[in-house]
Amino acid sequence: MRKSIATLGICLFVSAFTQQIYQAQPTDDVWYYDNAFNPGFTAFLRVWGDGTNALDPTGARPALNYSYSLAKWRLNGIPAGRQYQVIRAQITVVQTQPPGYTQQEGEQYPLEARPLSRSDFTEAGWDYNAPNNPEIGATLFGEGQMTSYRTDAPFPIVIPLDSEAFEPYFNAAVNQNNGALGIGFVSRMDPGGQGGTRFYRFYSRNDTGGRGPVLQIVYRVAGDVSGDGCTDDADLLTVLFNFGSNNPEADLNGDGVVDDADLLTVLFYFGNGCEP
Ligand SMILES: [Ca+2]
Ligand SMILES: [Ca+2]
Repeated sequence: MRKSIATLGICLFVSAFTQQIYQAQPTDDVWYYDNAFNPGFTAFLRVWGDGTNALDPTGARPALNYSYSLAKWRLNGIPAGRQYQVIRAQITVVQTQPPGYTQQEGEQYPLEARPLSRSDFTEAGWDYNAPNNPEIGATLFGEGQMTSYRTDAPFPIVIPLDSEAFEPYFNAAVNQNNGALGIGFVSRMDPGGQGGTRFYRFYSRNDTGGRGPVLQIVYRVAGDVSGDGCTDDADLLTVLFNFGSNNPEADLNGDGVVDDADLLTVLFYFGNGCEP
């Protein structure tokens, strides 16, 4: 009896480390637009499109009809050399007061988060005319929600990221880009001509109130049930012992049942993160 209590204690202790959370503001963010004033160290990021497209279909850098914003995060504390499963990810930005669009327009023309072709840009070294500026990819990671819309105060726009689409990008950032992860913010929202105010305007990391974009990622080492950072026979045994149950500890894909899908994940990632 005493032994089983001790074992239970260890299990609870370990389970706290199964999922990990990264949460941070960008190290760099840039308003990417032809007429942007001091786009590097602006306190606000702005985004708009032409009402139909979020990205200029000609591939031109954003000028009059388009405005993009780019942000780069440093994934500090996430070791390279292993594959990760993204359980949940989201970006939260804070729209300034008052929004220049209605809630309905925000729902119709959401703020979009997409990958960048490269993440090695810096805010300090930003040059609109540089030939190798990051391009924004076609993959849509997520769209901003208007559930907190209000006109009398700044409000958060949460962009839930599609875990399946984001996971390989996250792994490439950790394992190939030295932890640098870039995101492009774009939208189809049309300001409605020169001087129009119908566009996204949200705080950058340079905001003195700390309201810049926040990236949150819940992740774990792929296939690692025990949370020791290595997918090995202990994880395999845990899944096998819990096979058919709904033990969330062994339910790697979170679908409510421990079955062959979870078993295959452990087998597929066997050796992931383990010392050679
Ligand atoms: Ca393990
Ligand atoms: Ca499952």
